[in-house]
Amino acid sequence: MKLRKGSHDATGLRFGIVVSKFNKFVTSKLLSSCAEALTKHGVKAEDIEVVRVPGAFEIPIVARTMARSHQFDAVICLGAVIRGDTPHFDYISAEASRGIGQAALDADVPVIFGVLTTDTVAQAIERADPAKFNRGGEAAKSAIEMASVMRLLKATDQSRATKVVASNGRGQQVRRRSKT
Ligand code: INI
Repeated sequence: MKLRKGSHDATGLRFGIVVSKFNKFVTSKLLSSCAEALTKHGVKAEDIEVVRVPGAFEIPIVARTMARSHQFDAVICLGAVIRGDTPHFDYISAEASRGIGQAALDADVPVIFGVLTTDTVAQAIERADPAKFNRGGEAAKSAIEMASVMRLLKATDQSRATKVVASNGRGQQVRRRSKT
């Protein structure tokens, strides 16, 4: 059995962050703890790019664009959708989660779902608090792990696919698998 897993060493990795401005009192905390966790794990400040969007509904298109740009090893989406008295919450949270998942599949790059969906403001504050649930820091760790596992899988895939063209000594070209 072969076990493959990502690491939490983020040296040399590049990350995009999409953060929504709606409920900024929560999303600003998610952003600061996310950025702090990335740098703590070895990411250089210049390798983190942050894009702000109006609300969680707008996150997917920006996440998809960033993920497809080939400039990032993973994209992290941060937002806070808090339930109100109308079905608005359901539409926004459903679209944000669906669109973020789709962005990852379209781009073939990890896109992390760091969007809080809570019933109350208090729950959102608790989840953004680095001393409690620390969802911003958790999103950073998931991004690092996914970026590292995808690198590993793609490198293996690449080396398996690479065939070395060599001569068989009789003037004929043969294709053989390169050493991994
Ligand atoms: N956007 C959020 O990120 N969180 C919310 O709780 C929220 N609520 O409750 O309305 C919200 N609405 C804005 C929405 O994301 C879009 O920005 C807006 O509809 C324009 O497309």
